[in-house]
Amino acid sequence: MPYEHILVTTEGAIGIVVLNRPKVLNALNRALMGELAAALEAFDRDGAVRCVVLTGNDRAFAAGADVREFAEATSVEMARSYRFLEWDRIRRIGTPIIAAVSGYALGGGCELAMACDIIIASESARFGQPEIRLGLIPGAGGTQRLTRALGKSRAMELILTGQMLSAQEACALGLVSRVVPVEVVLDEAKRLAAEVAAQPPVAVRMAKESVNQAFETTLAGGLEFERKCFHLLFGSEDKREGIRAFLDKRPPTFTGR
Ligand code: CO8
Repeated sequence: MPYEHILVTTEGAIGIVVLNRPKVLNALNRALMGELAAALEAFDRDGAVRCVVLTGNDRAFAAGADVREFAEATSVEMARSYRFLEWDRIRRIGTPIIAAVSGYALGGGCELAMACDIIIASESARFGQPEIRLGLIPGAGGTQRLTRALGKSRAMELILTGQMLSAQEACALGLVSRVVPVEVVLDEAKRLAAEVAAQPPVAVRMAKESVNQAFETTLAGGLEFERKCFHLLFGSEDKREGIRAFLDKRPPTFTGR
């Protein structure tokens, strides 16, 4: 499918999506979000793609929702436009998604990075939820995901002031996994994606789902969910192969069955 606002490629088992509206710092307009959801769903259905990398450019991962689309919108128009449908579709993707973030990840851009499973930041990355300065609040999960990631006090500080976090601060606070130089951030994300892609895919998807349950449910409910997934994996060929290969002292060959 031809896309206008994103670039989509594959490298082996890795799907790569580049947000591509550089003139407006990759502002996330509705059309881009539709393309992004469609591209991620296509990767998710493609058994050959085992991990996805989502990135922007050196200046911006994404500077937020496209505020031009908000300028004249009323509450009713916003509610009736179901603008979060694409975000909900992205939340349901089972394939792990790694965000490689350089430059601005603000507002919806920060929320999009947080909707991914792992964030690798470059030294130039800046994270923030500046919506308050527009008379708004985060709308695509920022008040929830940032608070879970940073704790109440720090999240509140950022959301109430619109201040940004540097990459190093974001790393110290656990929002991102690691910080690397700008010129290697995409390679680092691809290297990590290749490592994830080499693992047995059914177990990878269940691990992702299970970790995400930690944000959705009680500890007892999450433990129950984890246990069900754990038991289910005993029916997979990859589990048999993984353990047999370990005992035979040879590398495993996973088939995704
Ligand atoms: N939307 C539209 N255009 C944008 C956006 C944006 N979010 N951010 C930057 N641009 C445009 C600028 O208008 C400018 O365009 P032009 O050259 O035509 O004037 C171009 O990108 C370059 O930007 P600047 O000249 O401002 O670049 P600076 O380096 O001076 O500043 C900043 C960079 C600090 C990132 C600045 O651009 C900025 O503050 N941007 C807005 C950040 C922001 O407020 N983001 C939050 C938006 S609201 C939101 O995300 C709500 C999410 C809700 C979820 C979505 C549900 C639908």
